[in-house]
Amino acid sequence: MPTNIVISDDIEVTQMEGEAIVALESAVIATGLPSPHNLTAAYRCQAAIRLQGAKPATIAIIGGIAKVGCTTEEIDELGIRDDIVKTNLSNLSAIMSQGRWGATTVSTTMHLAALAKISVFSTGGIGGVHRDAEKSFDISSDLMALAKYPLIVVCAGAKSILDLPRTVEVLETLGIPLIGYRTDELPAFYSRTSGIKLDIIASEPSDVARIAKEHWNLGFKSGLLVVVPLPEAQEIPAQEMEIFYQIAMAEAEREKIHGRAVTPFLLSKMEALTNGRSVTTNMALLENNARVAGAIAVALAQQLK
Ligand code: PSU
Ligand code: MN
Repeated sequence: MPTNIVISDDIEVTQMEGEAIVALESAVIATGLPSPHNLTAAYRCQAAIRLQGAKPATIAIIGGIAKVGCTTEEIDELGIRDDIVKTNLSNLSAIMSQGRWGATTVSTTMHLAALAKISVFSTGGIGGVHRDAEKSFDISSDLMALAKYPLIVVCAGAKSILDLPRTVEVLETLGIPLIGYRTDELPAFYSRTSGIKLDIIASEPSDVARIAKEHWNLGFKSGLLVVVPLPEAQEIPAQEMEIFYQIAMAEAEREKIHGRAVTPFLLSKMEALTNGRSVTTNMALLENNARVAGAIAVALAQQLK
């Protein structure tokens, strides 16, 4: 392992023993949720994973060092520092070489988790094809990462700030299995439904683990995407969100927001427009995904023994 990538002792030992680990990203802590909800969510996700019998490994760039398995002190700092850079595949090397702090998105978390040989990763929603992609060419590096790294990524689908049908098409082009966890419909993050039907459905964590094992046995080096609808009680119906998306996206255009700044901008607008309800919902689905990812990691570890 290169010296600027550090795996915590705890995660290294768990790895050697073949026990379950779930990677967690840090972009959601530093750029996805407002303080102090970001830290509440971060620790709730860790607790949910532990409750399933797996170990959480939060990943971030700590002063130029890529850390797999951040300490609570490091996580606390990720929650409050204002000099943390959102880090995807295109600026990871720059941020590290400059000795800065980086919040890892799905793409960079996958890269680092794969180096640490972790097989399961839990997040909120993945990035995808933006609605105006034919003009902006804005397609998240998360999709490229899913094609490159052998991890099961658990999420609540993707937000309708994205073009969901196009996102699904790109996933298919890249050969990434898209698995509905106890659903036959792609969830749309804040909402349980999107109208997009899925044809791979898993009813148990062990079903997901079996598909992943088969995928990797076939020699594929790519990831699998597991989509989990958020708990019904927390759902915000898609029609209700649509008007807010329109407002947020128009504002992003007016303010000429580009590149890595787009998603955090839209997220904070959604928070303001929904009076914070989007944040409560986001926290609930993060915890729910972590719980499911923990169970999948345990099932996978069992099947690999
Ligand atoms: N979706 C969310 N919250 C987030 C993100 C996505 O609901 O915080 C973050 C994730 O880290 C994801 C990244 O990988 O945004 C995608 O950013 P972009 O669209 O710039 O690729
Ligand atoms: Mn983008």
